[in-house]
Amino acid sequence: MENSKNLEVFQAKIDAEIKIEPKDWMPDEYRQHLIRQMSQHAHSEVIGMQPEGNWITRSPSLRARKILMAKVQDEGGHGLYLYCATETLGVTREQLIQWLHEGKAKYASVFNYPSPTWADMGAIGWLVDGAAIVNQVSLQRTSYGPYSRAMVRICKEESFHQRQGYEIMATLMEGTAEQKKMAQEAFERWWWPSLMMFGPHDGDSPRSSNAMKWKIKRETNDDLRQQFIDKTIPQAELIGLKIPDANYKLLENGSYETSDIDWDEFWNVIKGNGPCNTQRIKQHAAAHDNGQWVREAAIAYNEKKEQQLKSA
Ligand code: FAQ
Repeated sequence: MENSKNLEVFQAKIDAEIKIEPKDWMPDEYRQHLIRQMSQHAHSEVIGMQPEGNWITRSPSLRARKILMAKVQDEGGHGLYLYCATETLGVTREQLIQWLHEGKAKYASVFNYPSPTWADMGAIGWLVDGAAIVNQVSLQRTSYGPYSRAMVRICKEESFHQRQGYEIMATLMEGTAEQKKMAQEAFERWWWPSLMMFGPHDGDSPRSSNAMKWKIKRETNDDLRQQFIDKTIPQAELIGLKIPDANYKLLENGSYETSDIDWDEFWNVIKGNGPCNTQRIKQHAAAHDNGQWVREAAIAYNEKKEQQLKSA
């Protein structure tokens, strides 16, 4: 009886666009759904530092290096807000990291692809951050308060990232034949993985039904993917990049029709068989182990401060 009343109040709040806050009653399924999605989102931000971190020491100018360093640091910051927001649901950071290392938690499939040239920095910023923004602008209206507020800040930073990526691509497209080729090849490497970021087609997305009912997700995978395609194709054409899809066409309604994604590739990467899955987790686990002394030092410092405050 008590539970059904709680459930009624919970759904009424969702329907009235009132945010659910950490201390509010919520059904366990809602809590678990959020823990999964938010922690996977956090892991994606942090694992996403790897393909770009790879280029910090090899950036072509001091300006480019400063910008890339700031961007990679921002992604780490996004991971931190999202881990903190997830912790408000009663799960510890240690547990979340353990699930990642054990392969129980996913992260965005796109980060399992390599970044062999400087142009990949352009393609990642423009396309991967571009896709992330489309998804995250929608998530600003998600029903869980801490997630929604984290998204507002993250989106502001992601727009800088998207622009710095597009600037790199535009600069290369004004350069030598070799630079243009480099930009085109990076575009071809990241186009399809970026479209995959939005997840399976709506009919093949088992999580969507609850996510929409609880307003965790506000738009479906396919709707968000289409928004990204419609924004990005004109940007590519403006700087002279060729869309790596022989069948794409502009429809009368201003939207683009494209070929279907290679879903076998998508599921294969998600299962751990992408080009860089093993390397990404190994590097994360090593960095985590190497950082153990920092966590211990921070805890010891806090304990000492607390003791000093108590005895003052
Ligand atoms: N990769 O039923 P659905 C960024 C999984 S942030 C891996 O449709 P849902 C910033 C899905 O988890 C990018 N797995 O699931 C940056 C589920 O498996 P599970 C991250 C995927 O949750 C830029 C199963 O497939 N953004 O890039 C993917 O309703 C540059 C069935 O799927 C977010 O995480 C995928 N692409 O929809 C950083 C946004 N797609 O968990 C550095 C928040 C699906 O049941 C550099 N998340 N799966 O075992 C979301 O919006 C949703 O979770 C979706 C998936 C749309 C990703």
